[in-house]
Amino acid sequence: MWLVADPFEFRYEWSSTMLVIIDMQRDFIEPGGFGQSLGNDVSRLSSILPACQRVLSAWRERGGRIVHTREAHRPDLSDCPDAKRNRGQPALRIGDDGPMGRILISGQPGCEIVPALMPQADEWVIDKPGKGMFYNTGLHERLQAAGVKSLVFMGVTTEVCVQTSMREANDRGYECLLLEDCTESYFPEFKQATLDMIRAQGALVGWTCSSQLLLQSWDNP
Ligand code: C5J
Repeated sequence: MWLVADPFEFRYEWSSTMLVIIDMQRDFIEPGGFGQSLGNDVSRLSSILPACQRVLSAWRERGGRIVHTREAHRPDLSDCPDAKRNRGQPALRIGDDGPMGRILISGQPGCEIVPALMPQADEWVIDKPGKGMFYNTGLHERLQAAGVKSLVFMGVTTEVCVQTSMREANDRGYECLLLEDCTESYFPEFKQATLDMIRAQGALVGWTCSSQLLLQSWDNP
């Protein structure tokens, strides 16, 4: 299959492609979570939910494979370095009690994926202690065993966990496509810069396109 993308046509085989949804967690997207504790306007992030839902349900209907990631730490914080926990001056630090339970701790309500994109039983859910989805997760081995070669990305935030995961994936040999209207940042200029960086110099990190172009591509030979 192929689709019109930036900086040029993106080719992929449906059978070796997986949809990756990065960190669409309540802690980043809903008021009262980690994102807001850092002083961000979280409504920017929730604005992509309808487009993400459209792609997710179309992907499911077509029988595609899906992996959801969560930025999540163990309750004893043994996988959260002090350098990460103590950085900056957030109102709430990772592991602190917030309105949705302990911030970014596995099993806490705020750490869950938002209801609109709730994973189904046959979909993978990867808890990652870092920004990138390959650090300390075993995901590369699982993708290799499943014969995956191409990854279609959605999620938040564009310049942090999405970009880091795409760069890690690119280094491991995956073809990566980011859906422009299914990713968002607390900072619009960072989103734009990330899209530009990804597709610069002949798709240095990967490709970008709108979700509409992806869905239309399913009619291409
Ligand atoms: C951040 C993320 N921004 N999922 N995490 O800290 O991008």
